[in-house]
Amino acid sequence: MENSDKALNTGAKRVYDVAPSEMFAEFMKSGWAPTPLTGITQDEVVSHCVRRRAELSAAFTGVRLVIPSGGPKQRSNDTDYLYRPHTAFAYYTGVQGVEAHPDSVLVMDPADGGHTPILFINPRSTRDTSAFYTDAKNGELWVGRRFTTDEAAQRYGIEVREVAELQKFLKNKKSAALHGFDELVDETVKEHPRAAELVEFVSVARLIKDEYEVAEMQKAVDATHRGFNDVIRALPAAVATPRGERVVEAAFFGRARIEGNDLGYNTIAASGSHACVLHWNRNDGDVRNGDLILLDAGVELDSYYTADITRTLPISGKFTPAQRALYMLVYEAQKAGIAAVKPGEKFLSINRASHTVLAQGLIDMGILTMSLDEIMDPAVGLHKRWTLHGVSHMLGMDVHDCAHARAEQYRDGILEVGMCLTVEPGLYIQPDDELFPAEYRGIGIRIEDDVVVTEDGCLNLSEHIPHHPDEIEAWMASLR
Ligand SMILES: [Mn+2]
Repeated sequence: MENSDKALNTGAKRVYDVAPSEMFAEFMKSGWAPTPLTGITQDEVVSHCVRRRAELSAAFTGVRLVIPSGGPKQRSNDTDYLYRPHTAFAYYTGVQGVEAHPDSVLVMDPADGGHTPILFINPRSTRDTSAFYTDAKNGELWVGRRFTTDEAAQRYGIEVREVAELQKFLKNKKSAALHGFDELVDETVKEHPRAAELVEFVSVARLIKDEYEVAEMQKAVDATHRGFNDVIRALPAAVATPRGERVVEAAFFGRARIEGNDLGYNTIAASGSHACVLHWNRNDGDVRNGDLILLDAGVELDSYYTADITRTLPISGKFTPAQRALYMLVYEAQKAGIAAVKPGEKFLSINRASHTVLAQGLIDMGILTMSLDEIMDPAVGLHKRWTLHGVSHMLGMDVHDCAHARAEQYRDGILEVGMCLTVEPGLYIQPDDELFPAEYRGIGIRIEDDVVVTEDGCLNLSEHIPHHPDEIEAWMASLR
């Protein structure tokens, strides 16, 4: 369906697109009961947003900051993808889940001693306008009731204005903005030299998670655990159904939508040798007893904190000896990686600890014949043939969180208390890899947990999701 205003503008002619007659327009104005929203409360996150904005303000004294939520992403014609706001916008406003709408913008306007935050939104289209029935993007009869500016101000604890005022507000003023997410902002803002710095700052701001954030991460991990339980229960159906990987994907997606906002990223449901394709999200393969299935999936909560968990499960419920042998090598590599997570340690030490175990295992199996020191020389690194990816990344409101931090703060940086990251070594033996005995070919294994750096090491948020082969077999048996 097209809305009538758009139809008028484009001259599109469809029987259901006729412009409203004057009589109809008048008719639509009357006969509506008032529907005030009462009991609007503030989510816990709002108090954290006050502190987050104070930190942002202190770093950009006198600079107008523009943080858009981003526009809709078109799928085809007039259908869009499910909306998800820019992470920085959510982080600084507290707008969450279904309350997020396209084209909202947070402006931090310089004021005495700091900034005044102003949230610009497409508010409720009230019954005294025609928008409530003509505007298919924001109208209440098309997309549901939204907050009025007053209601949003109560909900988020800041000044709220209509986004229709934004262009005039920003015109001819220099502002540091996050660019590439909102056409109006990109067209209107007069570029400020500190815009690039803003991109980095809002990413780095999330490197250290506070107690609230760690609690959200735990909730995301716990919901993901339940999603993995759902997948195990669905495995018999996956085996019985062509393209059974889709049964697995769908089982997890159900949990993500029921308990959370969405998936934190596209699920990898990789059965058999598909596990050797690192970003296998075609998920169109059959699921066969006797194979392993690698499931890499995470629930994103309404607060947008996401888990990122991988387990590799025997579809029949029991590992074969070859599967178990390779699995145990990855298991030990992961234990070594987790043991390396502590404050003051280098971020890259996690990678090195896991890879050292994997390389030694490959030597012990007779696959690699050089010494461990030779293999681990960055100029050599032959073990990477079977483990191409890094072992760790930051995790939070984005699955690859803090991606705009500088190398010295992240990749080449030092671990600090409150950092939240994954530990996820893997071993992938391609089906045509003649360097491995035949019984190992086509096996791909990854074990991924989400940990938080603590004073004396780390807390594994996903410790309760079984890791050891014996625990996995017991877990699967308990759900059958
Ligand atoms: Mn990951």
